Amino acid sequence: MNRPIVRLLAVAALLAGCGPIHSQAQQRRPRNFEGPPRLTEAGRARPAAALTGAQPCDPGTVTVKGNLVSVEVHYKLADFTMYNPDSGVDDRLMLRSYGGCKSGPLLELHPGNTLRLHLFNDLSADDPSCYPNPPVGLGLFSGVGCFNTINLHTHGLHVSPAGNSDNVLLNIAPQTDFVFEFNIPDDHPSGTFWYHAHRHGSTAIQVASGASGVLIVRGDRPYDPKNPQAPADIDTILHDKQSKPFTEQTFLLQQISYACFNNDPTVAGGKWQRIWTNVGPFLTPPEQRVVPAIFDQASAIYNNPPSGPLSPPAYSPFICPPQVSDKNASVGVIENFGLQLFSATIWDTNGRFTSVNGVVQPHLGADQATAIKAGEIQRWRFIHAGIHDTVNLEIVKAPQNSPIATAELTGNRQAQVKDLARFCGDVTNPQNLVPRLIPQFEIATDGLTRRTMRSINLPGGSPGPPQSNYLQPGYRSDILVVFPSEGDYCLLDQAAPKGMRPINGGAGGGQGPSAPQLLAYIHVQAGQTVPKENLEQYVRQALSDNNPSLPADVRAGLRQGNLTPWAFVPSGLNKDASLDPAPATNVQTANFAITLQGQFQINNASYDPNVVNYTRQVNTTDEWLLTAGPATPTPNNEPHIFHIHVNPFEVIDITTADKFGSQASIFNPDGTCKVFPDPLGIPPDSQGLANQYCGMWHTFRDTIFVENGYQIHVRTRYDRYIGEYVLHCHILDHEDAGMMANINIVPDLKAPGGGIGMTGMKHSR
Ligand SMILES: [Cu+2]
Repeated sequence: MNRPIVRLLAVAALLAGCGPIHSQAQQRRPRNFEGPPRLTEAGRARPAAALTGAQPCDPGTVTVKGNLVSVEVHYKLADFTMYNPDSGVDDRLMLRSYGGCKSGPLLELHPGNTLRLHLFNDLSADDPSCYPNPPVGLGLFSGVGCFNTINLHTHGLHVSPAGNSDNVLLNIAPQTDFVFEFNIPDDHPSGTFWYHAHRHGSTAIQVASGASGVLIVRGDRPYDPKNPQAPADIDTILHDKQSKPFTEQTFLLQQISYACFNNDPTVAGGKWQRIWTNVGPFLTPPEQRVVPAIFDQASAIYNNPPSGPLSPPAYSPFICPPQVSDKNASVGVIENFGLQLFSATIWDTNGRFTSVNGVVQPHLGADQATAIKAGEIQRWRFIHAGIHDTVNLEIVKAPQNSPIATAELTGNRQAQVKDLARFCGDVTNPQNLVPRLIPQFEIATDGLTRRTMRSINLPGGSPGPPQSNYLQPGYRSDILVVFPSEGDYCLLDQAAPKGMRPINGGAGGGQGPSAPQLLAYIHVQAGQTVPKENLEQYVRQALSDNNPSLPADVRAGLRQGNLTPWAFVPSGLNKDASLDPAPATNVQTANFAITLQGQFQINNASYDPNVVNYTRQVNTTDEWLLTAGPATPTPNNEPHIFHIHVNPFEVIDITTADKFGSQASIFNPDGTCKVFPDPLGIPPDSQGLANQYCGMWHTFRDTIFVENGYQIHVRTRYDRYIGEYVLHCHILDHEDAGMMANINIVPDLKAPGGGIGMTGMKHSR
């Protein structure tokens, strides 16, 4: 914080009645790690009412009959609490959510299943954000609104985009219900997927409220040496010597950006105009607001913002004042798009904490249900279900004398840094953490099994901090993890240095938050001690030893980290990348840019639901060239995140300009990342921005970060399904603001109408 803000804190304390800033670790409050909420078998007793809040978390019901999995979920206003380390209390929230839970129910499916999902939209039909002339106080951007209207996207599933399947062009109005039916083909890969609300205009508000859940496809297809190209599930080899599956943990990482508002009923313009921050209640931008007299002081701050590149409330943590200091204070909500979501830096500065399955800073290994032993291999599934910021995952061993076992981190993220260093080690200097960094052995990216197990524990290819597990919104990463010894560990969202946060000279974007954050505590019990440097070989050897029935050459491959027998490839491709067919010749482009006028565009156009931006033919393959930012950079330059529905893509290459202005690959010919500065002077990556692409060479994904100044070359096959679907930026407020495009897959590009319908057939009178 710079000095003017500190000066204004006195005003803040006066207005907010807030206490002193916490900076001392306090007695630990137990918050055990919990997995995602589970569906109840239909007909069984439902969960009892929660102790706090008006409604219980009731994730919904499931009925399984053969291949048909029927699920009922209610989308409703949820009344629950979430621990806030900044104030040290549980904040009461009122958010749109699945089943009144902090995250949606876990959906577990198998290839060949039909998921029949009956979604009830129980939200109020009186939705001011959906009025023809919505209140200006809501901070709605063009195209944004109808926060009570939903649909549902199965992110990463290879299913039909049409009809009542994965069709995000549907609008499920409040007080109605709809039955989705997803037919998961029997050759579908097993893996980690997720689902979330995706109705254009309300996607960001709803996902930021926690409207997301985990979807796991489990598979039991063993590798068949006689048919090596048939789909095989890595699930079949992830077990101990007695064939007991490795213990599994799922981490749905959410960025729930709630805030409390002053809703003075006498003020024109309706609710949700005045957001409480630690420097007072800020208002919807001046040209759109009505200034109440009691907020003159806050208005003065607004009109004379502290120096610096950011304007309020983009630099001010949100607070929830005690009701006694503001009788019109609301509980925590997400209702104002402009104030709560629409800033490149707002997640970093709003003071909220990334939660794990709805719990802030949970304690994994605290109870028998989540116990971990040293030397035990576990499978962890990470899902980035946030809407904004990179999560830069690191696992580090806590120092011997760490107070982690008894004490609690309090204060906002900035205030926690000092205590975090006592808990977890020298977090402000990631190089110093290297000796205690626990490697993550990545077996799947975006749910799809990799051809090789990737060890994430090495210094990156570029200058800068060691390589981390960089997760962008929408990404998944499945890892095998094994703890070398008994003790305490920290799951960190490591900070990124300024150069890796390129927006506004270090304020946002890029590869991590500005301050490190503790995501979870981990306690590991005594077991088999394994020297850290031996962990990789230990895991590889265990996979080989625990699967004695596999052919000798396949087991030898496992000892080298070779996962090719279980690797995902789309139909028509070989699991062995060296046998891939020649590159496709058709190149589609998608350039993500924010104009100087603040329009959010792909290829110079904001989303128009009535326009088909790409028409392609089913069962053909294209290359795509993805870029971010206009040819001439503007102050609005931001990186973006490409996501396309229905079919994953293969990362072919990532290039950037060399000193001669030509595009040069960041990869060596063997797929490893170049170490910069390259002796030939290419490419000049002094900031380490290329680090997050290390390990992506020829992987299959459905979501990828598009950094300014880089060209992302991917290849995709429009396999099996026809119909219209979307590609978009997975910074979801960008998507709502227009950074989305329609793609229509047709049977035959050369036929009339693409082969859909027969021209002249339809008449109406
Ligand atoms: Cu974007």
